[in-house]
Amino acid sequence: MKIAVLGGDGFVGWPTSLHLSDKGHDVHIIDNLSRRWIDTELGVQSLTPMDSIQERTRIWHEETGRKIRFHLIDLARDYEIFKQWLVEHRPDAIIHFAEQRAAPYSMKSDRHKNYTVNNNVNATHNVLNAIVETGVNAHLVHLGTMGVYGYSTIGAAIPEGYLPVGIETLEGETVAQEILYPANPGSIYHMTKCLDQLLFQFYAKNDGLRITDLHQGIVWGTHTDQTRKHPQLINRFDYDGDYGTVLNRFLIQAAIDHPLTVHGTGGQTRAFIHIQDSVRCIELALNNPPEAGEKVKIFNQMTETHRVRDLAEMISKMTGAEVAYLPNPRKEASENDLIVKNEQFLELGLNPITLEEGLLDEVVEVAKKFAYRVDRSRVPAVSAWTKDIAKTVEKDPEGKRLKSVS
Ligand code: USQ
Repeated sequence: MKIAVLGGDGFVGWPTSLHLSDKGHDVHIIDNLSRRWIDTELGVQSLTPMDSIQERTRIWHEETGRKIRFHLIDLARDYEIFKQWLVEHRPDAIIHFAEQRAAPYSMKSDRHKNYTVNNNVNATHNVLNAIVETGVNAHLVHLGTMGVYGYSTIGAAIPEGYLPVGIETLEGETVAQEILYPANPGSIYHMTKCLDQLLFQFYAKNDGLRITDLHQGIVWGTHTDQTRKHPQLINRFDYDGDYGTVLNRFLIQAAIDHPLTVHGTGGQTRAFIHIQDSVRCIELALNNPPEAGEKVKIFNQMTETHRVRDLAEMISKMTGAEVAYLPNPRKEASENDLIVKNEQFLELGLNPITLEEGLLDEVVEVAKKFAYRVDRSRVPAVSAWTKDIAKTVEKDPEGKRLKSVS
């Protein structure tokens, strides 16, 4: 297949591009390199040293003989250029990762809120609009999030995207309907992914586009089979308070002797998936597209759930790291249960990698190797969800607030 990977320079986009290229697909990365610019804006860098996209693809070619082409396009702005690109290349599939993906970054200021909404919603709409306009018959696979469902305890399993409901008619009869599971975003970033769902629903219905939406949990780990092939193919790895995600952050914190930064009681339960499974799921989704005219196909792309404090305690036991319970900068339920259905990927043959020490050790090893690159002052999460929360969460770049509160 000829595959366009939008956002192919990012944390999941890069290993996905390598995986698909390895499988013999003709991979084209389209990216505006915004993630690299955000590193510059925030004054942080990936824990792992990352080469330019051109250099990465050159090394890939040297190692494997396979070519990945790179095209510098800003999907949120360069609509006409993207349309031209589609006409010229006519991909069989488009994988859409090209969105600002960090919840804390999206909540930093009004400017960051605007940027995240403008970038994410425009990019998604431009892609859909351009597919229709050019008549390219490409299957669109989008990287969505488990966060569209929200995190309230309801005592029921979260289905894969759709909820059967009964609606009472004026005559008092009950009619069966299937609706998108009620959207309940917890940040501006998650809100954009909820908006994406409506765009997909409309374009699948109105234009018969073939769309798959992957509701992914929190990704952990760093290596895949392909990123291991050469030191310069290494994946990016974020540890800072905005882009670092919880499990990877704890592993890095343990490696640099930093207390593990649990927000609140750590009673938040979340869905997780290893990066290697993430790229496998994307391949499975590519190989199983919906038919034109079918509703959007939604998968829950996660393999297990964990409570944040259990992860912290586990890593503490494994490494001896101290656990710090901190004021939570986010507005979120302090405790929640989470049961998620994920049968579709299992039925398609996914054999999940689950949390086990070997793999955790691997991440700690990577963290130790590059610990000299860590700026400890960037570890605390200081982006507060509301102005009131900001007052209670002291903004302290030197990490003075990193005192255990329980
Ligand atoms: N948390 C801590 N300590 C930390 C960092 C986070 O306790 O140092 C807590 C947060 O308060 C939250 C949970 O851990 O309750 C998860 O936070 P996260 O930063 O790991 O994940 P999140 O902000 O939800 O976003 C990440 C990705 C996003 C993806 C999402 C999947 O950045 O792109 O969509 O995970 S999900 O969480 O399932 O919505």
